[in-house]
Amino acid sequence: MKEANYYITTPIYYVNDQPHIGHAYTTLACDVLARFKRLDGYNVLFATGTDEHGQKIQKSAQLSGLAPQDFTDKVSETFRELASVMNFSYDDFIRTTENRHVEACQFLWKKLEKNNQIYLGSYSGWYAIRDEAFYNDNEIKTLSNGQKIAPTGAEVHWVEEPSYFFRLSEWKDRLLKFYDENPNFLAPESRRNEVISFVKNGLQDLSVSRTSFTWGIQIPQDSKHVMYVWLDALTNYLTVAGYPNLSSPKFQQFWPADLHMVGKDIIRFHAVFWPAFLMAADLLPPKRVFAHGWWTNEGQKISKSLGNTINPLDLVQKFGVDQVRYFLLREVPFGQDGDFAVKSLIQRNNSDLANDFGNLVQRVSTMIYRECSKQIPQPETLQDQDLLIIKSATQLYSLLKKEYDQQAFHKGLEQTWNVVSQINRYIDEQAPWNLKKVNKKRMETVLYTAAEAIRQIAILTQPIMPKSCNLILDQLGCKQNERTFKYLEISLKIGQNINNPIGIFPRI
Ligand code: ME8
Repeated sequence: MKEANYYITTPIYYVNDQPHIGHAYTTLACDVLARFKRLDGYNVLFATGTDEHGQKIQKSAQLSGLAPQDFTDKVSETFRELASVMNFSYDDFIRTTENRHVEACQFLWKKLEKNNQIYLGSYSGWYAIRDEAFYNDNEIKTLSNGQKIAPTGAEVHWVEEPSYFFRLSEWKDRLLKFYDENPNFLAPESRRNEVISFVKNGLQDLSVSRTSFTWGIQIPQDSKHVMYVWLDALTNYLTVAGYPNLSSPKFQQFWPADLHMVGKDIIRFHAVFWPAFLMAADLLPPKRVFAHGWWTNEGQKISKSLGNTINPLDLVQKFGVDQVRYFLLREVPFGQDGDFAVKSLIQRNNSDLANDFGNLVQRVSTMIYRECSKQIPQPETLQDQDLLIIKSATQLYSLLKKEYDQQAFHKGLEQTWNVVSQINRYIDEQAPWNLKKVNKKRMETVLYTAAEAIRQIAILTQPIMPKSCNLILDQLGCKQNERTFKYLEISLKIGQNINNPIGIFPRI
């Protein structure tokens, strides 16, 4: 049987800025999917990294007084630190200043030239360094102080320089056909419609090289030009898969990528330019691009200049890594914008984690520890109400698979917590603390049933809260190598010793 492979990527982040909650959010979503797929038996390649070339980075390096390479070395490290603190399980961390990437970009360039997709011309028009993007005249607004800005609010400057162009204008019909034939390529639906109408309006050839600065990848055979930073950056997804070694097992396994996760700000680059570049180089476009929404901070846009960026490292230190992970994916329907408020994080933690899940785990494991000689009890024949509880937990697997394949984390978590509530109600109704005196065998059956459902939920929720779920599984004496989805149906071992229960989700 062919092995199931799954290649998922985050955007590679600019090193002009320290990592903040927005970066953590995108990588978290990918981490959850990567972990879920691994537990489900897939061979996963999960890549993240840093985008280190271009005018914006050159400018930031100058401002910091460091040479660009030293500057990027330093800031890139802070993104690795973020990954470690947030417990991200990436397989590859790519930096665009690495040799493997320079080779991939130059190879792709030559291929595009060979396919007659690139020609030399000269560019004159607006450029926003903040967005590293070109804008048309009709997109530019002039503020009362005379400053010109792009629709994103970024300041633009007039640029005139020799430039190579990519024949993007020729790709309109093929892109539209591609979107039509691949309805799952782009989500959510509203973004898909936006992109389709943008392409329908017509595409212009795209300037893909710059001559007014040097911090970039050199164009083969023309050392005056460096590659446009977005062509360089997007190519990282190929580099990670082993490009240009097309016949390597890695490339065969992992290209095309299964999912590029991005924020809504960079959808045009991923859903228009990128598939056009790839098709123009005789490569397959990715299977899917998902553009999630934007976080604001207590109602305000998050920005360095407003000084209101949220540092995920502080949040983790204060509230705990799994608490932050859970909150970010539970609070806001994935795909929509969301507002970050510490109050909501505390509320979610106290209600969903401490009260609902934490309390359930605590009371079941404490009773087993105290009343069943610290061992998973032997149940009697399960009654319908017991079977119903176990069935609800077991059914979560296919429900979660479906929701996570649509990147609907909030729905997956909602369904999981419905089952948590169902088990809590079952415990309340069965009242094992009363059964203890009148029907010990029944008490043991109820505790067994609840513990078995908790085991399954903990296995399934590992991708969201790896540390806490593993503590729960430790507590139930579940073996390390029996925590993948394959083991969902192999129930708790009767007589297995359990550990002295500790509180896993404290109230904040
Ligand atoms: O665009 N809310 O890098 P970047 C949610 N280098 N997500 C946010 C966010 C917020 N407030 N702020 C940032 C680049 N993000 C390019 C990408 S890929 C080939 C090159 C997340 O450092 C979101 O994923 O500006 C967004 O798309 C990304 O960070 C932008 O990161």
